[in-house]
Amino acid sequence: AEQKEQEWLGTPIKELRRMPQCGQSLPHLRATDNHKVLIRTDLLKDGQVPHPYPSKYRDSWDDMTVKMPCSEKNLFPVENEVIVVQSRWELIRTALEGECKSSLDIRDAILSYNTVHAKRWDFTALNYLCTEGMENEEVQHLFNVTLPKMMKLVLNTRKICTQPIPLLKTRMNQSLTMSQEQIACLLANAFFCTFPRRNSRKSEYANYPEINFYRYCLLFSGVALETRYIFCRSMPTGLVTFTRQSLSGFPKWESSKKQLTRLHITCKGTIEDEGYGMLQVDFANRLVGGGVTGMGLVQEEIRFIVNPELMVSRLFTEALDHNECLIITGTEQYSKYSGYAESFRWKANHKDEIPIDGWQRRCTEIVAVDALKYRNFMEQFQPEKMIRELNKAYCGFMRPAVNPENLSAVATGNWGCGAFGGDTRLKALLQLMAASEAGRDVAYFTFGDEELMRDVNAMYRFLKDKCVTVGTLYFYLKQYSNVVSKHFQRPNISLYGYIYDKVNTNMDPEPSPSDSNLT
Ligand code: AR6
Repeated sequence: AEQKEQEWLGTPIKELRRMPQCGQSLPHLRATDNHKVLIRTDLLKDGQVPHPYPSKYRDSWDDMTVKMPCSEKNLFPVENEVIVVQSRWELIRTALEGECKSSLDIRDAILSYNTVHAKRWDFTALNYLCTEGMENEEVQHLFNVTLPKMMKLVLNTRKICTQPIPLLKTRMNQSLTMSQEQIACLLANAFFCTFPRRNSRKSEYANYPEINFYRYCLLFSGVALETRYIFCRSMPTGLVTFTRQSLSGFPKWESSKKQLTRLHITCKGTIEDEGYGMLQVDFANRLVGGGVTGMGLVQEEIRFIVNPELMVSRLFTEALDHNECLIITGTEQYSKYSGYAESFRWKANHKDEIPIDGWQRRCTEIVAVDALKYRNFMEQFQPEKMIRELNKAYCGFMRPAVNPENLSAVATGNWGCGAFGGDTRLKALLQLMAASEAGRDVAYFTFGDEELMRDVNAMYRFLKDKCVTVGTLYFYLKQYSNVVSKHFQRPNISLYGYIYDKVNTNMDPEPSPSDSNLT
């Protein structure tokens, strides 16, 4: 009877490492060539809104930095008899200095500096939300308190975001640290759709996610509007770091001698709640945030909505390549939710109690890694696809400059196995292998799937008992791939069935038997 009640298996979760306890003490925060810091580090003080650095707005308009709405180069042509150019920032200021008393005012403001989109952008959902979709009290608060704050933040962009924001482009290993106030300012700009060149993906930003929220107008539930909770409190005083990690070397999976690290696996709980203090995996799109400003509402989009500071990464993060990930440290959770996908509901405000690190960041580290999307089930067993996923996960988990002793466990789950159609049993092994190679334990959340919990745990126990290394396991995966490669549909031999069979018949795949004798 007890067996039936089993909610978790493997190593007890309290034995896995979490931040801040497991971390090394941070060096003094300072800007370097590959770490831009947008605030005064010398004036950083606990509980105070950080000072922007430099103190005076520095303009830039090039292909290495974000084109800002408040730039003097943000011009647009006004066609009368002759073509003259006009400052778009002036128009934005005029629009947002006015009053916003209804959703129609929001629309008029936004369209006053986005005139060419007037026909295409649909504000029906926003109108509905502000008339019937919300309680009267909520609407009052939105128009009397929240929106005026957001408009003020936009008007103060030149005072708050004084330093050009570097684009985190492909092949760059670059970090960017900014204050929550700066992020709030940028998100207020996104809400009012002020970012230039960002209203069509055909432009120079074709390889970047959407940042302007013009699609929130289309969304019936108005979900993107939930980001407003970031503006509802007094200004938060922390910092957030965004790091693009682009690895040039990867393990030789075939010859890896690494033993599997520890596994905690559970069908209860979520990455974000029970995985606090661990490296939390974002089941990402190569354009980070996926459909968050549009229609999507699964793991990644939900995370971006409840931790809205994640959203600003869409402003400067170019599409992730196969060898890349984005690491975000310090975002705050503002909302509680219930449900998932169609049943997702915003539930309540959330007070984030996660401790703060030496750089005034919440000890919440999230890594965006994008799995491959599979249309055909068998495709994922091709060796080059497995290698791709191993390398991607490894990139997400591996920290070249940190001793593994100081790294937290990885909190993950069915990565790539929902919208992207992957196989949970294969992906669980691939993630375990990548984590083992990076020297980190794994907390795996099966999201309610008890059978998966038992299957993966049994396979894991079996592999540990037989001292199967990462390299040997990779060898079996490749053999399986070979056996099933003729199939277009699911083969009648399962991956785990095959592995049990092969390891038991003791076909030693490696010429040297020495490491399989280890105990
Ligand atoms: N904690 C643990 N597991 C979860 C959680 C959670 N909070 N939420 C969902 N799961 P999916 P993908 C499980 O489909 O396949 C987005 O649009 C649940 O079993 O979000 O990698 C991105 O932007 C779910 O079925 O990830 C990409 O475009 C499974 O994780 C695309 O979806 C997979 O969640 C990525 O799709």
